[in-house]
Amino acid sequence: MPSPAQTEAIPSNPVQYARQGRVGVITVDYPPVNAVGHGVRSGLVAALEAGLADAEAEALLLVCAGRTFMAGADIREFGKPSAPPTLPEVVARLDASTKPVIAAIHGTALGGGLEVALACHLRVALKSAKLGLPEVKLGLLPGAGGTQRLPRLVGAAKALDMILSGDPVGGEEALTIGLVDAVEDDVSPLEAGLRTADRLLADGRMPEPVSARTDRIAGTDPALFTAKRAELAKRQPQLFSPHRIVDAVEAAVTLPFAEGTARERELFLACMDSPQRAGLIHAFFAEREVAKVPGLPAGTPTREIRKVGVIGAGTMGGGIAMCFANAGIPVVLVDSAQEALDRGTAAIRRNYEATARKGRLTAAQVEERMALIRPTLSYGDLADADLVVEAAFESMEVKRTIFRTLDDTCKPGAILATNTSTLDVDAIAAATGRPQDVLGMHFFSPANVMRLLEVVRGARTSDTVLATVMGLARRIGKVGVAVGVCYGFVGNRILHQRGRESMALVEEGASPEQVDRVLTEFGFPLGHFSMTDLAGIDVGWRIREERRKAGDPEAQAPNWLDVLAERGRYGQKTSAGVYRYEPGSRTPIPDPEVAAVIEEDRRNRGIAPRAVSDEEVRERCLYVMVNEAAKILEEGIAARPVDIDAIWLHGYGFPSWRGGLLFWADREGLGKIAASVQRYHRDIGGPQWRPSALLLQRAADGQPIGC
Ligand code: T1G
Repeated sequence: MPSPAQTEAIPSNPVQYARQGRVGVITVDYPPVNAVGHGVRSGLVAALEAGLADAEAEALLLVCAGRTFMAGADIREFGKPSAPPTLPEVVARLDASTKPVIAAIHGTALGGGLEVALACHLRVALKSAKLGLPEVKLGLLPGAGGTQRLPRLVGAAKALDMILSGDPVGGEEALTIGLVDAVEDDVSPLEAGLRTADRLLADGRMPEPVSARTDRIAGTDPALFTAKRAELAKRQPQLFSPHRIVDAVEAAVTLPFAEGTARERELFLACMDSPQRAGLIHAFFAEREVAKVPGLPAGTPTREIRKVGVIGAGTMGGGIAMCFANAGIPVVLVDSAQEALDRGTAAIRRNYEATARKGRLTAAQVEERMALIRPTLSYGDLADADLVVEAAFESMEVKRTIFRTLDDTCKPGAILATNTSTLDVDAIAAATGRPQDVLGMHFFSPANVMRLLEVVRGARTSDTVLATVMGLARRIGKVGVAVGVCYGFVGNRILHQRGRESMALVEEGASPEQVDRVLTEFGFPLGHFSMTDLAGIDVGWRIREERRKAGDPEAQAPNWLDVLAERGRYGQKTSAGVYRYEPGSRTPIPDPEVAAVIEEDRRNRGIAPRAVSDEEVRERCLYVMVNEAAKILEEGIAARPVDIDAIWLHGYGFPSWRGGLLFWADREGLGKIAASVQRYHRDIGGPQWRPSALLLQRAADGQPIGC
């Protein structure tokens, strides 16, 4: 048994040194994720010095307290002057250590945290650990030796895959590829580290530093980098850091370690200066910030959700049921017709089996999840549900009828949620005797894939119900964003304005493919019309028909999209919509029949088509979104700019390297946007171009509108 620890505490420091027998143990304790901030960097240097000075310490062991090994540099320090020692300096000290240093890894060893482990002489990981270099997701590259050491352990090809994807590997895979030297299970990281140290001391040899190893990089084919560059040029032409990553790993293979490290530093600093880094880090924190709802006290009591009901076995209802089953929550799936239930459960099974074919689920897991979803025709099976999500036809009459039935059927305290994408949640709540238990849970299609969940707070929704559903969002892997009640809430209300401008631009002379090209060049994964084809033209067509029937003054007259829908051209689901699609393909192909429908529509409207510039398309589609977002903030429908950013990042594919709609607007220039909005209001008119007072005020004051 090791002798009693002799603690040489390093005062007010998140890093402690204590010897256990012949091993000097360095422990990092900096909750919540042991981020390698200045205090940790200084502490690591001091603890290393203590260990090197400790004559009785023959080997050093680096472990972390809490739930994880170091999860990376402290992102909150980015953009600020970096106080010494820098992480590369810390890593260099470890590399040069005259005593062997072992890293014992648990939890998520990511980014700079893994780079610290890579500079150690040996690494042992728990089987459950995850090890990765996700810097690319922040617009960066590993800047503390990761691009130089990882190839020396796993080879350049595997290193490129890991660093370009940013995805972690598990403990066992890490052992297989050579990233770690041992894997332990069911022990503490300290115990795993001490076992490795015992083996090392018994062996008696000093391991070679990773920086000196060449066996895994010798003979790397230069064509690897040429191929990677060609792939990136095709797949991610707009992203800055991936191309620099290829340069850095290539340097690891072609230059001596010191020169390669210098090259990495140059490339890292270039990425750090890139606006894409600022955007991606804003997006990273936005996803976490929105979970904290202003005005909702931390610690608000929540209700336990053990069983969920879903009303409607259609595309949305099936996807929603999968969200809960994926989180291990039993689901009762209700529909009014057995045929609809059978169709819905068959679609769910098809989705799971497709995931299993990609290796992301086992056959057993498919059956486990299917078993969690119980189809039924009877509302009575919802009597003990803790939450029911209604995903029925988008009709106020249908929804109010369902909620009256739910109010009669469900137990007191059950939460009743509607998945409506546009209708008034308060009007739905008023159909029940429990409006305090009613809110909107607006999922985005496909519900089992899209991460965004708009949590629509009704006028009488209680804090407890809101807090419960916000916590449930995280539990089912969604980015929950609290929003208020209005037509389209936040995401679709902004999308509606972009859609209106896209339609107007086409009526005036642009083509659908021109509008879509401008939007995809901006960074959206799909243009407005290819997205319409994916979601289904019939969805919008039916909503517009509903608004026209209801005599809504804002309802639009039938347009060329309605003509396509009336011809049965619903989009991808019918292999023809705004574009045509070859069987089995999702590639949009312009269709002369659609061009003819658009020309006919222009003639009917008395519009002589004109050439529309890409710049006008870009301004009108994006600035109308910013203007609408500013109105949403004015009205309090979204509490903060970051909520709107997160909604468009996670619900509509706003390019994350631009940070978010309002984060981008500040960098585009509010003055320019405000002036254009006023010009379009003068030249085009319409409520969408009525300038937001908040936008004008911030522009006039030279103040940002994002956060
Ligand atoms: N720095 C600062 N804070 C961080 C952080 C980090 N690296 N990672 C997480 N947090 C905060 C987070 O904001 C939240 O704070 C709390 O910790 C819990 O996080 C030189 C330059 C580790 C997998 O990219 O992926 O190293 O909201 O809610 O879901 O090459 O956090 O509670 O106040 O996400 O359990 C590389 C990013 C940095 C890892 C845990 N590292 N973090 O997930 O908890 S760049 C990363 C994550 C770098 C070097 C380069 C996840 C997690 P709050 P959480 P989680």
